[in-house]
Amino acid sequence: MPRKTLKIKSKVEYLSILDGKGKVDESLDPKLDPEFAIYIYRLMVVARRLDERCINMQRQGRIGTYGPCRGQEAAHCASTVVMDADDWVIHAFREPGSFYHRGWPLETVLKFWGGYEEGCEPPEGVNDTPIAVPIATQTLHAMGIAWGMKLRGKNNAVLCYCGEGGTSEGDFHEAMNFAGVYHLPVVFLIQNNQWAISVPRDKQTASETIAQKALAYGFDGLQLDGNDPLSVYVGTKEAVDRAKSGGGPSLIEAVTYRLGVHTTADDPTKYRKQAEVEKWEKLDPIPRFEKYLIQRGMLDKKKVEAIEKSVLAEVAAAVDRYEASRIVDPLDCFDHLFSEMTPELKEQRAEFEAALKREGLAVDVPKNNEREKSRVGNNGNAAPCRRVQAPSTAGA
Ligand SMILES: Cc1ncc(C[n+]2csc(CCOP(=O)(O)OP(=O)(O)O)c2C)c(N)n1
Ligand SMILES: [Mg+2]
Repeated sequence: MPRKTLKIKSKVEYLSILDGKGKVDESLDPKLDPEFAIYIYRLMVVARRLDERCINMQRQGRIGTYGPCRGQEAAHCASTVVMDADDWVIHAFREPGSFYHRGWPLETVLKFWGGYEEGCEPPEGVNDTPIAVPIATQTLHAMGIAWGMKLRGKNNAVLCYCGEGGTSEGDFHEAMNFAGVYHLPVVFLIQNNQWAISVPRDKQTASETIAQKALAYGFDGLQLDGNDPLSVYVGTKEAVDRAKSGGGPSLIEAVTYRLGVHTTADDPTKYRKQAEVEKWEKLDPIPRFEKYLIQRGMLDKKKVEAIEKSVLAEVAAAVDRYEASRIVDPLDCFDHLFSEMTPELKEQRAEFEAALKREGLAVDVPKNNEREKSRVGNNGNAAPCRRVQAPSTAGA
């Protein structure tokens, strides 16, 4: 009868370990094994350098529209490393470091942004879904895969990336609802980068946090500093371990910032202030983690230079392999819509073919070229996969 505040079992927490000024909360520091800590650092550098290269390539017309992750490297690199090879990672579209870590050849990522369907093909044995541009649709796939795992009695988990804008989509709520009701082993990691194209976070939802949305679905939410790899690692690891031991789903809000353009088709100066960007530049996850690793004696200037050199070489080699497989027949665009071409399409194809010949633009795609080879045998021309499993960690 009385009027009172209800006690709700689920909770929302906040986590920050390495703050923006480089101060560490020693009681929360996972004390990562140095090799593993440097691995995460290098992964973030891979994401950053690939990102920069992709923007340049888009400007040169060598790939299509590209969605950069600059500023968000910690949120995806320090979380994907928690997953085992037989877990599943469900991607959105700003996680190049995760693709790399899970064993996708970098040129496959380039192929996606270059408009090739092969860019959606995971390497053999990699339990990932490709880039998902339709916002939040992947949350349902994540929930469904987790449901399948549970029905099969597997002790695995699913990690699903999504943007904060995606949490306004019906798909996200349906996925959260099913995950809660069926107590599924799935962790939704929301990269709250403050913007959904030109829509700011405060116009996206009246919720004080994204993390608290978990409460409505009967599980816990965690808001963490998404620019701190230590917080991201610890928060994700706890949630994934809990999911694997029957503790059900979690929602993580990684608070971060998109330092760059939404995509190369965007001009953020039209809707946000430079001062805001500068404020977040100071919280950039890469220099922050670099400083921490140097202070702890795990990294020095020479090692940083060596990492930079090897990453740039790896990205350059991937670009070369991508370019070698780039020969494409413009007529291909007619091939992938229907299993059988409609009469109208056949007519258009013939018309386009004649126009290409007339303009001297017809492409003679050599048989057995790199692109053809890459269609067969799952990226058969690709670099060998990297380790997909995180090395063991001390104290975490
Ligand atoms: C279903 C759907 N609606 C609209 C779009 C167009 N669109 C592309 S990105 C984007 C904003 C997404 O914002 P957020 O979820 O915060 O992710 P972010 O781009 O910030 O990583 C929109 C609306 C889309 N791709 N899919
Ligand atoms: Mg966003």
